[in-house]
Amino acid sequence: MSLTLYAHPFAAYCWKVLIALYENATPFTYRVVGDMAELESLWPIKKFPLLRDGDATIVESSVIIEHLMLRYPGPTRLIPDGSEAALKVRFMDRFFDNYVSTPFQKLVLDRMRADGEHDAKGVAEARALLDRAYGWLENQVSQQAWAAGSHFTMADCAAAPALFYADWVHPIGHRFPGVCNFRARLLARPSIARTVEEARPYRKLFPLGAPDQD
Ligand SMILES: N[C@@H](CCC(=O)N[C@@H](CS)C(=O)NCC(=O)O)C(=O)O
Repeated sequence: MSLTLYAHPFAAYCWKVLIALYENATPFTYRVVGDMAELESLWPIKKFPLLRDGDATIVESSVIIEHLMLRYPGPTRLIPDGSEAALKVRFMDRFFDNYVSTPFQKLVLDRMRADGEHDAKGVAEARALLDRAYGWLENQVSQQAWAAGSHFTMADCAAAPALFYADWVHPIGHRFPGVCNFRARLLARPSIARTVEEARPYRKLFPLGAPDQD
């Protein structure tokens, strides 16, 4: 096995893959993204995480996790056997990426725009989407331990960074106690606690200012 992960410790989508690697103690070389030219030579879209497995390049966090499960499975089965259960995991993974991570990133990226370039309507829509996502999730995670049921899966790898950062920019507060408790369960998981700790030195980079929590 010769795995190299191009990632950054503070980047939400990189957390998804790091958590998957740590869950199964999968050995890999960590290349912290700094030189965008090298990344661009491998993937012109210039997004990370990016995994090199020997000569193969694999991109998109969910696809990287699927690749790891196919080639290097471990004790934590992040994609369950059985198509119905796997579909639920993939659905919840999409839910967290599309309806929690995308709107929280909209809030962060808008803060980084210059004066006169802010998108007030887009920001309001992102906040409304986060409220709808929290509201829908409340019922789901109040009845089960993990995002897709009773086992920790890829959906939880997606949920952890999504809810970690979303709460920073659009607090879950006391409105959604089930979501708050789920977020706390995620942060207590050793693979996730390790990922949070590795990112701690970079908190000063957070454009909206990291809150005094977590
Ligand atoms: N859909 C992609 C999203 C990747 C993504 O947006 N990565 C961010 C870091 S979390 C990134 O590459 N940002 C750099 C940029 O957009 O220039 C995935 O799941 O891997």
